[in-house]
Amino acid sequence: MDQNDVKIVRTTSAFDCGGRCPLRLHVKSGKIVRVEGDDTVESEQLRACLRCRALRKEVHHPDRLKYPLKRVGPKGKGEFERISWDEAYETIIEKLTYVRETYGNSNIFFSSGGGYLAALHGGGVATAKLLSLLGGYTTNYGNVSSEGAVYAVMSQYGSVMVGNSRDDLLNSRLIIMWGWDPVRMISGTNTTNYLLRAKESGIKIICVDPRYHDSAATLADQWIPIKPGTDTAMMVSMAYVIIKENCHDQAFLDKYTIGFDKFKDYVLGIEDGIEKTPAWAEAITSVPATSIKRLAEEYASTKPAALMDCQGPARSAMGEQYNRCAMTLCAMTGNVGRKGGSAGGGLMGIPVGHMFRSSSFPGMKNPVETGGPSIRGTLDLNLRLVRRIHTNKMFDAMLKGKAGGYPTDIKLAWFINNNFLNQLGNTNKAARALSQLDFLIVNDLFMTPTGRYADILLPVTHVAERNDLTRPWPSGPYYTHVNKAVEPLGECKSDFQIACELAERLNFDDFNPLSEDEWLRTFVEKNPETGSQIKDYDKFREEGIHRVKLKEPIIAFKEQIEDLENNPFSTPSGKIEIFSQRVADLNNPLCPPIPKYVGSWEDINDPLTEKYPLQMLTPHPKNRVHSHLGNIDWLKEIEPHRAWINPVDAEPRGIEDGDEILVHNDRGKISITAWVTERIIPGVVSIFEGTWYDPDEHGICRGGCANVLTNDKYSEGGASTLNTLLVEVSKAS
Ligand SMILES: Nc1nc2c(c(=O)[nH]1)N[C@H]1C(S)=C(S)[C@@H](COP(=O)(O)OP(=O)(O)OC[C@H]3O[C@@H](n4cnc5c(=O)[nH]c(N)nc54)[C@H](O)[C@@H]3O)O[C@H]1N2
Ligand SMILES: Nc1nc2c(c(=O)[nH]1)N[C@H]1C(S)=C(S)[C@@H](COP(=O)(O)OP(=O)(O)OC[C@H]3O[C@@H](n4cnc5c(=O)[nH]c(N)nc54)[C@H](O)[C@@H]3O)O[C@H]1N2
Ligand SMILES: [Mo]
Repeated sequence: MDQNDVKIVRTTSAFDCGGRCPLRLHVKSGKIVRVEGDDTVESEQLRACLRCRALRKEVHHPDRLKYPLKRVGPKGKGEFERISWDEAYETIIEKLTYVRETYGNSNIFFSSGGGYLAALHGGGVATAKLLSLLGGYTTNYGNVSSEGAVYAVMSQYGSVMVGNSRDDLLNSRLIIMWGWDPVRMISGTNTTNYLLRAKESGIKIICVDPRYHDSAATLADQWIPIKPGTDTAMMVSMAYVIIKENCHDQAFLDKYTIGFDKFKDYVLGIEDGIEKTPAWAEAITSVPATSIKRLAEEYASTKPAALMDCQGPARSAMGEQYNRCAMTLCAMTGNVGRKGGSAGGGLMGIPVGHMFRSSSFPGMKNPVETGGPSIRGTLDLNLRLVRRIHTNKMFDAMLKGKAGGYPTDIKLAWFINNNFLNQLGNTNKAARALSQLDFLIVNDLFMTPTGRYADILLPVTHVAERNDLTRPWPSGPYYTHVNKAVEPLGECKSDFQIACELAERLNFDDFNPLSEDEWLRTFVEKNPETGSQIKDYDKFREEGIHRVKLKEPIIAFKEQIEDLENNPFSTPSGKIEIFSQRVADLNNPLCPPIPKYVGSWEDINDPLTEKYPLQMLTPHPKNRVHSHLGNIDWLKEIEPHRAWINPVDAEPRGIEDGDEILVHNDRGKISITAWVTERIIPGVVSIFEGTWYDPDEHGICRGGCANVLTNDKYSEGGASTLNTLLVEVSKAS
């Protein structure tokens, strides 16, 4: 290849993994021919992982949608015909008008997702604004990722900024990775690097997880396997050990928290007559009492120690209690607001780099919701119940409507940036719902399983075909600039552009007053945070990254701990609320005001275990971002799609490693290859979420889509319960 013809474009990804990898795309004759990562020598490198390295395979994928399409065959069959943008826009306006005039605005449902996380072109805000100008729409509440954690931190700290910057991990003396596997799910591009350095410098790392995952295998000194959904019981009994041995930091609890006494009464059994001893927890969790006692003692006596609870275990029934209990342990050991410690709470975010999103295309109030209370008090359940539909219930709502207690009868739905048929609980039900829906619009790069049910399918541009601004979540600290490397494929447009062109046709003047360049400059320069950080926008754009130099690590709640009087916590009491009166006021036994272990449906004690004796987990995949990238051959080769199953469960079922098996429950059946491995605790199977739904004529999903088996319930605090399910496994005949 003649190197002279190659142009190198510095850019970044916008994936929902939250990592933001500086990339160098080598472009020749309008094609990306090579992808390279960060080449900085002055600062720490932010090394790209397998997904970004396969980016060009997605940009130039033969299945990319190139033109607007309309459905001509039965829903779900994927039979479409090319139409013009004019026809697509006219049809959309006609259908929106029909539904508004015949039924009302609330019968229009709109939902965005995590497909593209950047400030401008993602179009979630622009499409929402368009629909608001048309009189409004119904949408969903409850972040599918982390609503359990959000509920937990809002009730206990009153803030979602609960993370320390990753460099602070090196100040720890003990790191407990609880349901956290960043080697696979990233948690910020450089997180694994810091953990490796922590390990090399002798900091002890312990993993608590039903799976001996990649992080445990590469980083941990110890793996503690635990039954899914029982973490809170283990944490409560750790609190028991710490209290009994008088190792808790009473001075810290007195000064910074309220309600510890009530929690203590529960733990010691004064409240309910059950002492939450390690033996009590062993029976529930299957973690030996001696291991629980040892971990409690180690955690309480090693200062500082970082208890890193993540969100996976909280994406379950009663999952909120796990994050609340972790935060309580952090307070009991005085690790909140301290270097090398942690505040817990699952979200791990730091307040740098979050401003792009909030400053994006200004939206407007949705008339359908006007007059309702705000959603982000999360504890304020009013709006959720009255006007919105829980994320994991949107398909149930489509089927049942008002008669089923939902706020509206959905007639038309518009999905952008998501593949929700595949990604929310109970995919077979979702397929039934979309089969009977009047009209569906989907914007995507590909004809996804959701897109197959669309009436109009709109082709969008790829991140490599745009300019935009992104930021990493949950760590950083840096900002990234997306730079266009290649021209848009076919007739693709960004979601933002689509909303703007529809607005123009509807004569919404000044819907988009600025050019792309003006928007991006405005987002950076007019924003107080980025404006003070990024002095030279052009340099930032050219380099694709602006790194923030921290003088010292960011520590969540440092100000509160150093000077509580002048910096109270954002809770009603101004303190960490181990007991929350706001939660008590909900008067809901499934939202206890102190963290508690409470059993749930489809858990180990459910009578349903007789029929479906195995618990199932659905973690996020290494080689995809959910379903996104699920069609890239290179990435499929990296890790075959398999169900993890312990030999103890495989043998009595006659299943050998590599066998084709069926995993099933009352919601559906999938076929998948078995991986018989001791890397998973007995009694549990694990299947990574996100492979594409592909039902055969018998209704068996040949794509091995995990959500065929998950349920579409939610926990009372708002968590989608995608990790709470029972299944049976049999050898395929
Ligand atoms: N069983 C189970 N299910 C889960 C989870 C789990 O743990 N277990 N996790 C859940 C979580 S945390 C999340 S966040 C959700 C994610 O669920 P979704 O938000 O549905 O995520 P993806 O499957 O990545 O789908 C994103 C889609 O956006 C498309 N896309 C990419 N760029 C663009 C663009 O610029 N415009 C448009 N219009 N589309 C674009 C991609 O092609 C892809 O089809 O999944 C949830 N589902
Ligand atoms: N490569 C890749 N990275 C991603 C994503 C992706 O799809 N692919 N998705 C991104 C998104 S949107 C999100 S929200 C985050 C999600 O990040 P997480 O929520 O942290 O990810 P999960 O994989 O669901 O779960 C993490 C771990 O929890 C464990 N776990 C599940 N249930 C239990 C339990 O009951 N107890 C215990 N102790 N452990 C349990 C699982 O075995 C897994 O190892 O990941 C992000 N990163
Ligand atoms: Mo997520």
